[in-house]
Amino acid sequence: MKRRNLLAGLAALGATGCSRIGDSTAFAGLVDAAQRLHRGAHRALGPGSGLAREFSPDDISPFFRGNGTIAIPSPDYRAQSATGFTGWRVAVGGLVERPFSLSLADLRALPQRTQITRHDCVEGWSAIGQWTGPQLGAILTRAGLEAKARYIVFRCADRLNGAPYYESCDLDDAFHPQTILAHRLNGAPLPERNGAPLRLRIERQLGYKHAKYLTAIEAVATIDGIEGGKGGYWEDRGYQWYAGI
Ligand SMILES: Nc1nc2c(c(=O)[nH]1)N[C@H]1C(S)=C(S)[C@@H](COP(=O)(O)O)O[C@H]1N2
Ligand SMILES: [Mo]
Repeated sequence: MKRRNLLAGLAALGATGCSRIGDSTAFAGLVDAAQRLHRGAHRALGPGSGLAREFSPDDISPFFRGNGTIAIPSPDYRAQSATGFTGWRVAVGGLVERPFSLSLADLRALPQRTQITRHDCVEGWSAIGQWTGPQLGAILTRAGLEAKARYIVFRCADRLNGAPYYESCDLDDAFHPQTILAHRLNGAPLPERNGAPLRLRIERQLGYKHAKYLTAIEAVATIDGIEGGKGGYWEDRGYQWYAGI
């Protein structure tokens, strides 16, 4: 099928977007153009309303492994964990009219969405899990995005190889019904390895976009100038920004 070939070709192109080849500016431009095309094609040709597939409880993987950061040694995080994260807050700010922060109790008091989805990591593994949490769109609506806001940036509590982990998405994914701030996995509070106490689920995208250990959510006009400028920890190291599956 044509669409399959197009997407496979673009995925292959994106997969080479790492260090050596990525150093060439011309090539980087091509990858950027391919990513835009991929995003357009993904959204235009995606099935139905563009919802990621949801599974049944029987499909849930017996163990949802952790990847990347799986434990946070910082004294602050250890203290938070020891008290069940009762003092944890996620800040919602940047280009919004009403910045605020939410505790876990606040997040649990919002309308919840539960979804059973498959997580695909580029390192070659997948797992199916059931996630619960409020929709990001509802939280952003409450904050009121300013007209200049184009992207949402997610800040995390962990550092990987000395650099802060972070991610970003556009407003289309931020307001997608399956984009939630998950505080439960398979009916229990998130295990530390899976991002306790709060992580992003952004179901149409690959694993590395699902930021764990969320501390802040910021609306911005551009991702230029944030960390490496490519919109995420792995993007700054050559992965595609639009990691659609
Ligand atoms: N804060 C943070 N978020 C992260 C990572 C990380 O190292 N730190 N790893 C990413 C990658 S590559 C994947 S595949 C998923 C893994 O989620 P899991 O640990 O629940 O399996 O989290 C993503 N989000
Ligand atoms: Mo991953």
